[in-house]
Amino acid sequence: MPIPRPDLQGDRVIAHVDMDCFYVQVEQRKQPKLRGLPTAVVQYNDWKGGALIAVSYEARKFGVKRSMRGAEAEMVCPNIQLVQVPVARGKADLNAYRSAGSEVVSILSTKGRCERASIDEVYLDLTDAAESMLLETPPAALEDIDEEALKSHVLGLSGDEDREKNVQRWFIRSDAIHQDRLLACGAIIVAHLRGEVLKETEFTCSAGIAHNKMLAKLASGMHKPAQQTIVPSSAVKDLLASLPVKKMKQLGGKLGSSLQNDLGVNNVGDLLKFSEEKLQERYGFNTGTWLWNIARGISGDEVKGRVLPKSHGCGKTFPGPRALKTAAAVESWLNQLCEELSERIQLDMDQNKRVAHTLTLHARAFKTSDVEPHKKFPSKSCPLRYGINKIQEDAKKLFDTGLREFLGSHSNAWRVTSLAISAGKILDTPRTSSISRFFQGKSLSSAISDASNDDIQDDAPSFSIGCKENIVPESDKDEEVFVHGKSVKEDDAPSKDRKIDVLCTQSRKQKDKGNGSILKFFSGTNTSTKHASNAPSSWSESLKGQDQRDHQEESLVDGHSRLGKISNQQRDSSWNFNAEDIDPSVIDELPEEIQREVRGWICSSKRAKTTKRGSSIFHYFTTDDNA
Ligand code: TTP
Repeated sequence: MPIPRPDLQGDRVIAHVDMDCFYVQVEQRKQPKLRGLPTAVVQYNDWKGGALIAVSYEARKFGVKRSMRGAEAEMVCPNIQLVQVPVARGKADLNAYRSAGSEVVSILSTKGRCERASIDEVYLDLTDAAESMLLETPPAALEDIDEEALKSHVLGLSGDEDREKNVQRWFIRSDAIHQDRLLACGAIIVAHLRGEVLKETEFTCSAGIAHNKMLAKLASGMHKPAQQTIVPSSAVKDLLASLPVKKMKQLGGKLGSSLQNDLGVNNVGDLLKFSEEKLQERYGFNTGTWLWNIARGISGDEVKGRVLPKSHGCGKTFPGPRALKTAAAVESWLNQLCEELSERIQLDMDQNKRVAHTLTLHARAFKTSDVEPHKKFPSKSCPLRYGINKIQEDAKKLFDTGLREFLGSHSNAWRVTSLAISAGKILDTPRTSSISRFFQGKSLSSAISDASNDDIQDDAPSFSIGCKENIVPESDKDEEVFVHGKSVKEDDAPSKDRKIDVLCTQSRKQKDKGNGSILKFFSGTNTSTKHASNAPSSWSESLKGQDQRDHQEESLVDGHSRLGKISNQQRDSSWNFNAEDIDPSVIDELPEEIQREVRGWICSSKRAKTTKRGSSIFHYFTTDDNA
C-alpha cells in the first residue's frame, strides 16, 4: 500500500539516472565490433532463438521489441546481432551486468546521496551539490555551460527550434525562481556525471532531474538514449495531466485499474477532481492521501543512501513442457539456486560485513486438474542460516510447507513453473562494540545461528517477476537471476565454520596453557553455535528437546571433537556463566579496549549477581535455541 510522504522540502534536487539498453551496452563493450549495429541480448533458452531481454536503439528502429524472441527479431531485422546472456550452472549469469552497474554507481555516487534502485538505475540527491554550485558558480557566471547540459529537455519550455539556445536562456534567466535555478545547477552536475560515466565505462545513460524521485523517474525515460530531461515545478501539472495512470509507479496493478474503472481516472491529472477526503473514503486514509499528493506531483520519498542491494535473489522459470513435476526435480533446482544464493550472501558478508536474516521462497505452480485454478502457491519465509547445506535444507522445507498449503485437501498432481529464493532483511553487522569486533568471526556466526529455530512464515511476495524496483526485482526480470559465476566447491561454503575453527583453535591453545575461563566460555559458545546452527531435519523436530540434539553433537562437530564433546551441563554453565569464575589473567591477555569492556561487563554482572540474558554482550555471545 502506498504511503504518503508530503514533500517538506520542495526545493530538493533529485536525479534519476537510467542506463540505456543496459545489457546490450555491456555486451557491446565486450565486443566493440557490435557497436552501432542492431543488437539484442537474448535469454538463455534456445526456443525460437530465446527471449529478447535488451534491445539496442539501432534495433528498435527496425521494430525489434523486448517482447519478441530471437527468431521474430531476425524477421523484422535480418541484420540483428543476437548475443546470448552468459550462462553458468545452466542458468543466466548476470554477474557481468551487476558489476558493470556497480562501476556506474561508484561514479555517480561522488556528488551526493546515491540509491541504487536496480541493476541499472540510480537515484541521486544533489541538493547540497546544487546549492553549493548556485552559491559559488551559478550558471549565469559560467563562461561556458556544459554542452551536454545545454542539450537537456526542459519540460514546459516552448519551441523545438533553437532548443539549445532556449535552454541556455533558461539556465541563466535572471528572473528564474530559486527552485529552477537549483534544477539548472542539478542539470549541469548530472550532465557532467553522465560524461564521466561515458568516459570511464563507455556506457551512455539518460536522466531525469526534478524536485522529487517520482518526477525524476518519470522524466528519465522521456528522452532516451543519452539525454536528460528537467522538470521545473511549473511543468508538473501538464506532465501529469497527460500521464496515463498505469504508467505511474504503484498504479500499474489493481489500484490503477480501480481508478480507471471505478472513478474514470485515466490520467494522473484526472485525480485533481477528487478531494482528499473522497479519495480517503474510497481507498483508505494513506492511499487516499498518497493519491491526492501524486496528482499534484508531491512526493517526499527520500533518496536512501544505499549502493548495495536490499536483498539477493535468484530464480528460474520452467515454462510449458519444462514445468517441474516431481519433488526430486524441484529439490535439484532448489539446490542449485541455494548454492548461488549462498555464494552471494557469503560474498556480501565478506565484502560488506552484512548479514541476511530472512530466507524466502516464491514459487508458481498449478494443479493438473483445475480445482481452485486461481489458488497461488504461497510464498514462505524463515530465518536464514548461513551455509549451503542449511539454506538448501530450509528452502526445501519452505517449498514442502508451501506445497502442502497449496494442495490443501486435494491430492492432485502439480507442476511448478517457477522457483525463486531470496535473502532479505540484510543488515550491517553490529560494529559498535570492540569486543564484538575482536571476536568478529564468532559474532557473525553467532548472530546468524541465533535465528535457526524460528518458524516458517507466510511471506507476502517481496518481489514479482518482471518488476524492477529494487535490486532483487531487477534480478527477476530475466527469469534466471543472480547467478554467481564462480563455482562452489566443498570448502567454499562454510567460511563461517572456518572462522569458528580459528576460534576453536585459539581456545584450545588457551586451554592447553591451563588458562582461563573466559576463553573456555567463548569456546563453549562456539561449540554451541555450531550445534545450534545444525538444525534438525524437519521443523517439527526443531521443537523436540535438547536431548536429541545432544546425540547428534559428536557428528556435528566432527573435526573439533575435543571441543565438541561439551556436555549439557557445560553448555548450561556457559549460558549461566558466573562472572566470578573468570580467571583475571585471561582478561589481561585481551587487547586493552576489550579488557575495559569485559571488566565493565563483569563488574555489572557481579553487581547484579545474576546474569542478564538481555544485556547486549550476553545476547551477542549466547546462542539461544529458543531465540
Ligand atoms: P531496462 O532499464 O528496463 O531497459 P534497458 O536498459 O534495456 O533499455 P532502456 O534504454 O529502455 O532503459 O532494463 C535494464 C536491463 O535489465 C536490460 O538491459 C535487461 C534487463 N532486463 C531483463 O533482463 N528483463 C526484463 O524484463 C527487463 C525489463 C530488463
